[in-house]
Amino acid sequence: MFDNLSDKLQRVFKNLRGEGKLSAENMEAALREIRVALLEADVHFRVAKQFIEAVKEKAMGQEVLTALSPTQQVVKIVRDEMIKMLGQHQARLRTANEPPSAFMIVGLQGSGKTTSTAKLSRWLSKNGHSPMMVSVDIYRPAARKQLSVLAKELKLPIHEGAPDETKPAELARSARKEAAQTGRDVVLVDTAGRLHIDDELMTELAELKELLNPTEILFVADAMTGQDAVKSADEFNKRLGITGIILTKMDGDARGGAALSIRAVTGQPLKFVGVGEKPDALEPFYPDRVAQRILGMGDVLSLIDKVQENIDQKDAEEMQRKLIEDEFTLGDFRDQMRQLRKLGPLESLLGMMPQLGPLKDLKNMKVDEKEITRLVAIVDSMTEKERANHMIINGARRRRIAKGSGTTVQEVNNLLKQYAQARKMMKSITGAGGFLGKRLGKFKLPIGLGQ
Ligand SMILES: Nc1nc2c(ncn2[C@@H]2O[C@H](COP(=O)(O)OP(=O)(O)O)[C@@H](O)[C@H]2O)c(=O)[nH]1
Ligand SMILES: [Mg+2]
Repeated sequence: MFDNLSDKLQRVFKNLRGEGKLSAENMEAALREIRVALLEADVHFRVAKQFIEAVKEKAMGQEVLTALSPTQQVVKIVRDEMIKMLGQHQARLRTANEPPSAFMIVGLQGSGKTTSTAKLSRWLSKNGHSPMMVSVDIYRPAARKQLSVLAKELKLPIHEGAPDETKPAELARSARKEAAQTGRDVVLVDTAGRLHIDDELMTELAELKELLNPTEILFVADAMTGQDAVKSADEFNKRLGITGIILTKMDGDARGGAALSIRAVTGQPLKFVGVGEKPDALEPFYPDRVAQRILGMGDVLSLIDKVQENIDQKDAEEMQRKLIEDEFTLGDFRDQMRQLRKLGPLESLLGMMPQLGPLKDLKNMKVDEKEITRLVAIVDSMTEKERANHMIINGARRRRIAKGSGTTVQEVNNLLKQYAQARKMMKSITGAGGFLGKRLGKFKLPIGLGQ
């Protein structure tokens, strides 16, 4: 469903990367393109505007994680803001302290209430609950039958109601009674819908709410109807009060605007999404996973998370200062190797970086875990003086170091060569005009928006 948006956003990031360095101009251009992409995906204009403003503000003010490139920073900010827009955390269902809890399933006609009631009932029974369903859609005989058929198919309990129970309130009341008697902990009430919101329906739903005191009033919205779904969710919320949203038909070719804006507009969380007609096609809604899917940059994003988890910001800054001022010693080289080890196999890490730039030389170093361990051992066998000044490491010292670390002189020589190479390479990328060098200074994103 988010394919189009996803393609467009990825193109924006690719173009940014292609620019080499970020400037106020290309950042502004990227933000404009992101905004257009959101609007084309049918995101509510106000939500799109807020989103862009938030990204802009973060990009201007945020301190740089030195291990990420400026473009990766931007991807990270967009990802974080998108998760926020989608609701940040997975919103769980609430149940009452005293069972049975009541969940009202509400929404317009054809949005998927009956289907979702059955799906949710199935989901609940698979997740430690014992639900009971009831349909109070008395206006269309086929509607109640539809839920009965689904219940039989799924072998899930349903309150059919006595022939003389003809009013929604009566049916709901007796369903709750039966649930209590049979030890069911949730009563799912499938309500009637209308083509449009009308006062009569709202009055009926308000009465049911009063009677049932539900812990959940879930508004079922059809994703295919885009901003109309958002609008009716908002109106239901204002008039009845809802506790969450089930967005159905996410498997269709809707552009995704409803999913992206419904939380921001209504203030109510998306709790589940319907992804097909089958009873198992219902999934809890995870903002982070959805954002990840939309941005489609799984590898870059997991790199970002890894870097954030493992790299100490202060250490990284200190290391860069040393590199610039040519104080990068063998001891520092060892520490850097250790940090790389924390990030996992170097090759897989490098593989995650879509564009290595000057760091691609590192790939030829073919440093694997074992090798890092050996390198660290060699440096550990050096004296403080040797680590501070590699120039004094002559033949006799090399032999001693090899012996001390259980390696060969050849290996010690190799390490010294690699260290020299790393120094040279680091210098070329951190020196004036180098890609890291430009990012030192104030540790601000060097995109200079409004600066
Ligand atoms: N593809 C797809 N169809 C759905 C989904 N949820 C509901 N439907 C279909 O939407 C139609 C209306 O659903 P129904 O539950 O009867 O809507 P209600 O009037 O709100 O009770 C039915 O044909 C369902 O099969 C979904 O997540 N994906
Ligand atoms: Mg129905």
